[in-house]
Amino acid sequence: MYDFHKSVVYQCYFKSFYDSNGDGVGDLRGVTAKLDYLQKLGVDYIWLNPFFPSPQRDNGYDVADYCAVDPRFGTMADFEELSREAEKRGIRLMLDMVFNHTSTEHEWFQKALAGDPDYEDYYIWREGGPDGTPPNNWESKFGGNAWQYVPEKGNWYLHLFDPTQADLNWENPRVRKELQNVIRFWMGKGVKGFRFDVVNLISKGSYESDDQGDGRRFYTDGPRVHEFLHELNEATFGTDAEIITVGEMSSTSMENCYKYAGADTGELSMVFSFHHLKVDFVGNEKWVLVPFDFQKLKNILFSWQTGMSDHNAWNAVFWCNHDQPRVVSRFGDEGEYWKPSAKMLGTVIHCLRGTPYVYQGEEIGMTNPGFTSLDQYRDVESINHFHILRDRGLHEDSAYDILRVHSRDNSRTPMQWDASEGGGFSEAEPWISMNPNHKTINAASQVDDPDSIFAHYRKLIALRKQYDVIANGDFAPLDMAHPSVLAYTRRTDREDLVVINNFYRKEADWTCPVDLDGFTCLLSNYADSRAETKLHLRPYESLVLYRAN
Ligand code: TEU
Repeated sequence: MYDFHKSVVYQCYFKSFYDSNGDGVGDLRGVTAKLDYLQKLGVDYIWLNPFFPSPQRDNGYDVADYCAVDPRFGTMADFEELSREAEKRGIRLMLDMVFNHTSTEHEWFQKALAGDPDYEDYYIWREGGPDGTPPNNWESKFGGNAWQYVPEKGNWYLHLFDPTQADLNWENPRVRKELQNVIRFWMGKGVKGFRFDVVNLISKGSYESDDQGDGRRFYTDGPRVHEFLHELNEATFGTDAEIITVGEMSSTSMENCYKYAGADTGELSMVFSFHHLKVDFVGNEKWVLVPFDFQKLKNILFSWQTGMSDHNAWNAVFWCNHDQPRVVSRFGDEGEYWKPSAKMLGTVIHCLRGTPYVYQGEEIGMTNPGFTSLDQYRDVESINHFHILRDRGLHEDSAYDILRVHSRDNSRTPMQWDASEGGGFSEAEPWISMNPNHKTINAASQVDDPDSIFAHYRKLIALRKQYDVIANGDFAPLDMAHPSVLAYTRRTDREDLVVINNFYRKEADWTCPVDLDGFTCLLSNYADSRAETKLHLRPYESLVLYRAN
């Protein structure tokens, strides 16, 4: 079996990674061109965001054909070349399967629209109210009601995301067979990893109006979701022990994740959950400005560590992806302590029990771009919510302040390769603006600097391979109640690890509850950190202490 406990996945939002053909948009050959960089970093997998033909209403999460390459991003031959070149460097590919919905431009939806009886039942159609109201009050994740009326059919279809992303009807066995064929197609091309987009939303329960919320309780972790995943596993990737899978679980519960990602449950290898990233929300509302709640962050992160471990289930561990703001802007410091805080945040994640995911640019400490006008934004969710906030009466400046903190576009600006005019991303005007700080924050200045954030991530990735305790040790929290220190232990019969992080710029005196006799410092973000029980932690100081028993 492939040892995904020791692996690290690099997420390549290739549209913003490297533009090989000078059209301002990153592409598959652009990923191939940068494989040496990724090999140097030491990652095992590259998760590629969707590159399938798509109208790009939601940057490829609106798929019009699951078994082809969008010509904007390359050809099937380019994909095969990328796959071969990656393999030469010991790197495998993980593809993004968007199976909750298709684009309305997908052939299946077009046939359903045309009234083809074989395809109508591929999607979820319901009648509305007599007064022209939608079938229920569920809200789309991108704002507004989740149903779209089609006058020619006199009927509504469900879209939990954009109206051009129609939800598939997984109750229909033919739909499930089609999706199995998609996995088999890519397995046939040697693909060894799959990420399943919002896969805990595929089984809808009852279509009632929700008098308590936006409807998510009726379709999240729905009644047949485990059965569906089990079936997909058995019919496809479960036949190849080399394949790893990760499910993106929206608003999920830990109890369900024990099954989704259990070692013996026959569903997926691991899960992304997001509760630890809602600590700067108010409830489920992300379009607000509140400071992050550190205690909550620790509680959630640590309870998932222990809960999943107690149930022999596996986490994907991460701060960043293409839907999240940059972590150094969010929980670290963009100014004086940019470097130590970025390193500290990397350490927190990479020493946890779970498979770490690095999102492109995180390894060089990229920050939010600070966009100031709506025409700089590309993301449908951000643009919709700007208007929703304005309609609620919020002043324009306040709406921008919120977008600057929470927009998904914060992570989608082009990769900062060097200090040149275009940042080394493209010769042309990029599809989304480059962060002007690429003059100082860029890969070229970091790859050969032993003190850089890049070098720190490289060490973290290497340590996971070198020390079994990092990949497989038991987890236990330390000093849960401390207001600024995030610390934990990892343990096997033969090794001990203590990970200590000052999460703030304020210095902190801290006494380690573990006897540190015999420990050495494996990694730190200050040159002179030592394994001492009584610590005076400097701004964002982070230490990884180790002892072989
Ligand atoms: O994301 C799912 C998802 O839940 C987020 O889009 C979430 O709704 C948003 O960040 C909340 O503010 C996945 C993909 O990662 C995302 O890019 C897609 O837009 C979405 O699914 C639809 O396919």
